Amino acid sequence: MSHLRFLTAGESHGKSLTVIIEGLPSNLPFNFELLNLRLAQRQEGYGRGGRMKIEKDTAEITSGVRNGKTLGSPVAIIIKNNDWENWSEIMSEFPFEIQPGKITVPRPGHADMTGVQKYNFSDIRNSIERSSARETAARTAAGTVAEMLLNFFNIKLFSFVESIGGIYSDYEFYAKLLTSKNEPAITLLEQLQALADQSELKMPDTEQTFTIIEKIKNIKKAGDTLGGSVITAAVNLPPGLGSFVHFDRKLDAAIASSIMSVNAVKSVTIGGGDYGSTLTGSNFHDEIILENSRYLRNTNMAGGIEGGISTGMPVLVRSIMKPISTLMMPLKSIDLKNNSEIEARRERSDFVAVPAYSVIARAALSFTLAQFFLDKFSGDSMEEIGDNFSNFNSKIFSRIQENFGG
Ligand code: EPS
Repeated sequence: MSHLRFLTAGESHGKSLTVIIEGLPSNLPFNFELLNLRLAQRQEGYGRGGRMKIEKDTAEITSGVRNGKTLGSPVAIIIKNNDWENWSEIMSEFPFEIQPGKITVPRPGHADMTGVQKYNFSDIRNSIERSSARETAARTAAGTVAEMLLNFFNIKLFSFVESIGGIYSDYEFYAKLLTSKNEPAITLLEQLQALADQSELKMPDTEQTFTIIEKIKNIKKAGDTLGGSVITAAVNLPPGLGSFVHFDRKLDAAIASSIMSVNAVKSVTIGGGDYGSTLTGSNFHDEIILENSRYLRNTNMAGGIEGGISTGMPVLVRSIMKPISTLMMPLKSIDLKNNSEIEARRERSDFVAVPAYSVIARAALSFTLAQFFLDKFSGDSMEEIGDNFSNFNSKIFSRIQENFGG
C-alpha cells in the first residue's frame, strides 16, 4: 500500500491543531491559496454556532515545503485555535492550581459517555475535546494537500450538499449523475459545484436554500438540530486504482472508511448502492461502451468502482450526516455524580453543519484517492510519478488490443 499517511493532533479548545502528512513525493507545487480556501469554506454555512465567529482558520506550514514545492519530507501544518485564550486555564497542560468545574452529565449521541467509560476519565471535558469536530480542520488541510496532488494530474474533486432536514434540491441531480455518461457527468458536476459555491448552504439550488434556511431558523428556535446528505465526486481518474485481490485494497471499502470516520457521518453509499435493494440487475448495472479508445460505461450506478477497482468513470459518493447531538432542548441523561435522571447539558454548538461537512468529505475522498493513486504510480518525485502515470494510461487501450485482438 501507499506510504501516504497523515496524523492529526489537537484538542478543540487547546492551543492549536497539528497535522503531519508523510509520504508525499517531492516537487508537488504547493497551492497555498487552495489550502486556505478549503479551510475557510469549512467554516462557512448557515447554521454554525458562535465558535466560527471566533476562529479564522489559516494554515502555517512549518516543514516539508521549500520555494513553493514539497521536498518529499513530512509536511507539517499548524492551525491555531483563537478560542484558546478563553480556555487556557481549563485546558492547561500543567496540574490545575484551581480545579475547574467538572462536567458530569453526558449528552446523548456524543462521545461523552463512551469516552468516559473507555478512558476512565473523571471529567467529561476530556471526552469532548478530542472527539470534537474541530479536528476536521486538520483533516481538511491533509485532504487539500492530497487534492493538490490529484489536480496536478487533472483529477478534479467536487462536493456539495444534496439535502438538509429531509429537504432535497429541486434538481434530481444525483439520479442524473448515476445515469449519465462520463463527459455529461463531468459537465453536470462542474455546473452543480459552481451553483453550490454561491449558496450559503453549499447546495446547488437557490430556491430550496431559502426554504431550508427558514427551516433551520425554526429548528434553532425550538432548540433542535438537523442533518443532511452530501454528494462527493472525483472525475478524470484512470482505471486501475484499488484491487480485488484483498479486502483492504478495495477502493470502495477505503473510501467508505475515510468518509464514515468524519464526525457525525452515519451512512456512506458508493454510486447507486441505495437502489440496489429495489432495482433488477438489468436495470442496475452499467453497460460497457467504447468512447475515444476508452472502455467506459453508459451509466454509472457503480459509482466509478467495479471489483474494488476504479473504472475511469466519475467516483460518486453519497453520505449522510446525522443531526448535531448537542441540543438546546435536551434529551434525558444521567448525572454521573449521583446517577440521578437529568436533562443533558446545553452548550454552545452548531445547529447544522452539513455545508461544512461537504468540504470535509471532499478532503476525505481526496486523501484516499491520492493514497491509491500513489500506490499504483508510486515514485519519489512528481516527475517520476508522472512518467509512471502516462506510461500506464497511454498503453491501456493498445495492450487490450494486443491481448485480445484477432
Ligand atoms: C463541536 C462544537 C462546536 C463547533 C465545533 C464542533 O464548538 P464549541 O464547542 O467550541 O462551540 O463549533 O466545530 C468547530 C470548532 C470547527 O472548527 O468545526 C463539537 O462538539 O463537535
